[in-house]
Amino acid sequence: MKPFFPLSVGLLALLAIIVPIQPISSVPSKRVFTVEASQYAYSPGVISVNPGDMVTINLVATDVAHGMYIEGYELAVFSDPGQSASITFVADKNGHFRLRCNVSCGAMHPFMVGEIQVGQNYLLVRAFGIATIAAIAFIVYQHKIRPQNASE
Ligand SMILES: [Cu+2]
Repeated sequence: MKPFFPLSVGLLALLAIIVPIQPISSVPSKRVFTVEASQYAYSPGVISVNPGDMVTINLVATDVAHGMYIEGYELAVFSDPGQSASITFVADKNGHFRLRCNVSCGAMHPFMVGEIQVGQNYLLVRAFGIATIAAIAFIVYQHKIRPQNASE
């Protein structure tokens, strides 16, 4: 087999890793989320936004007082029992950031966490690209070697 084939497959796989991916929706928009906080979880537990979005989180404490601290953004909001409090910010940092309760709300308080995802999961997209290239390469490789093996 000529070295061209494995080389081109390797090149394609490399491209899948280094090619910059543009966000599908790059127009920043206003996003409002109502997050219920109760012992010892947020609902929803994961919030996904696009980079540049103006994000408002309405935190509603349904049982006891809860808070929310957004790591990476260094922002905090606090809600009294049965009340809601809101926080608004621009999601100008890409990545996954942990949300955690910053009010001692009970025994399991340290485990009250959530997550805000800013931007797409590009790692997953790239992994899918490489997997697709590998699958196609495998099929092409099978087609190329079969006739040779049959004649031997
Ligand atoms: Cu807490």
